[in-house]
Amino acid sequence: MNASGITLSLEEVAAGGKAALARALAQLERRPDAAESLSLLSDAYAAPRAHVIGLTGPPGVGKSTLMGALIEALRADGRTVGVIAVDPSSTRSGGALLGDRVRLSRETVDEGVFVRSMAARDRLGGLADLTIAAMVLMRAVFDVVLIETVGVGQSETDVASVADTVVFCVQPGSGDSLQFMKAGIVEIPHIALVTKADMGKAAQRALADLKGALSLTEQPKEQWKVAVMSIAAAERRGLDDFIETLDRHLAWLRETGGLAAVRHSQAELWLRAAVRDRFGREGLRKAGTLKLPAAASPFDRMGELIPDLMK
Ligand SMILES: Nc1nc2c(ncn2[C@@H]2O[C@H](COP(=O)(O)OP(=O)(O)OP(=O)(O)O)[C@@H](O)[C@H]2O)c(=O)[nH]1
Ligand SMILES: [Mg+2]
Repeated sequence: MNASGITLSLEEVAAGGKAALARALAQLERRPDAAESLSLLSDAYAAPRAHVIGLTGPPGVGKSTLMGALIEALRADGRTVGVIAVDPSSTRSGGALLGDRVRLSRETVDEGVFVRSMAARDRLGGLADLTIAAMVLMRAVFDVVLIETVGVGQSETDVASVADTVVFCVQPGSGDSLQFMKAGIVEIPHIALVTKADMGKAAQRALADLKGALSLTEQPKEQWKVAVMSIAAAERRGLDDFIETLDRHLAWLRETGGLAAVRHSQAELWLRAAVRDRFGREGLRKAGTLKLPAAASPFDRMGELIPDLMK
């Protein structure tokens, strides 16, 4: 702890395990604009470690079950995992956050898994946003960060503003999400995943429909070709393929320089949203273009902007 007695450094957070991380998050929540908070986030921003994966899709599609299976497999592989569940069903209905109790108990005893749930009002958006702060901090600490968001439409765009890899989950037998995709309402994900593959024909049809829908969209050669696959997470079937595809997407981002580029444009988005949320249109006008130099931290920039914009 520093002189003020409240702030943890990034080293302390990394060394202090889940308890330290929970304390740091509580502080970020309480004092998002404080210099110590922005400095902790800046340090974390400059030391990314995790692959950040966003799982999104309509309610009940199987995201949490998938998340539970994914955590289990990643832990078996020796990777540490941070989870952010935005408006999870558990806060709405009392349901299990990670699909079932077994995985919840793993969560409480395993130092390599940290789960944080957030209400939707902490919506993805500006830097003031706790989701972004939590992601940036967890990204510096864990090997993988998983973010679950519910919904079809806006939330996909939101999750793309925090994740390196976006996975869109599709429920067999419900044409809805396919319709959204065809209509271009859903932003094209990196992986389109049919859940509940154990549902047989309906799952096969959903897979074929997805492939059909995607074949209608332009996919330039030099870009990532959207992976379309299915999984039966409850039975752990298709899980290895899915993880292999996630890893392949990260490798592709690294090779093409896309990873730094994506994260940089996310940071610019957060900065704009933070200024807009706190200082409105007038603030945005005063702040100017809000472009960030390549290696600059949006949190440092925000720290510089706050006193200027308060005038
Ligand atoms: N048959 C089958 N059912 C599954 C599978 N995965 C999940 N389910 C069931 O689908 C329902 C919803 O699963 P969840 O994992 O909670 O879905 P979710 O997308 O997280 O739901 P929300 O958080 O409420 O949006 C539950 O009843 C699960 O048991 C699967 O692989 N096969
Ligand atoms: Mg869920």
